[in-house]
Amino acid sequence: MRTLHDCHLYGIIDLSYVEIDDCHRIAQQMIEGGVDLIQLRGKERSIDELVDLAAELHELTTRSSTPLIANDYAEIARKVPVEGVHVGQDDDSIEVVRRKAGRAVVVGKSTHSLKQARAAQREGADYIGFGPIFATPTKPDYQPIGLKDIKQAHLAVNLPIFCIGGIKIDNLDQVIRAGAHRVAIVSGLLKAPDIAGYAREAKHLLLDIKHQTSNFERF
Ligand code: TZP
Repeated sequence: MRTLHDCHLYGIIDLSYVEIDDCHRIAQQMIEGGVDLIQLRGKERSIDELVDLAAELHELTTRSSTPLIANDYAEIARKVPVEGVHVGQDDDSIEVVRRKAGRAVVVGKSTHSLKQARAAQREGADYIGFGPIFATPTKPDYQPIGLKDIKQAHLAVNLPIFCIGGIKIDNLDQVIRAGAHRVAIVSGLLKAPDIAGYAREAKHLLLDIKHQTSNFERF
């Protein structure tokens, strides 16, 4: 399985944008385009529905060693061999997630400030989401934090950091120049007419910076 260190482009399949029946094709396209890890996010769905879909997607993701992360519910990881669980600030603590999962899983945490980023590291997160960088309809109630803290976050936290929120091909260069090495994209990917092509372009920009940045290995 691909390690987090080798993951730069995080694709999130959010069921508020796509139909359940389309998820297999979308995951396939993401993988084809070079998405390194995939999250299944379904805020309005039942755990049972998500378990079934995660099981179907995992058969696909595992073939390309792409970790599959379940959003919000450790219960999914108990029933399906997904590689990880992602939680927000108001969800279960990381300790509870690990206990509920009942086995070794990657645990990611959403953070919205430098303070929360540091706290997530202390709490034992394996990676963090950091944002929303820009305003986004995917998380409409959150104030964007902008680009200014991205570099500082990488100095403050020694974990993979996925910048997230309103990131598209058109502003990705700006996000990378502000210090990001990894990004998570939801609507940009899901609304793209060619998901694989979109992912390929994003990945190219992310890897390009990897080669240019001499201290990249720290991340
Ligand atoms: N966490 C912070 S912003 C966000 C999440 C889940 C949504 C990002 O979605 P998009 O469509 O890529 O802006």
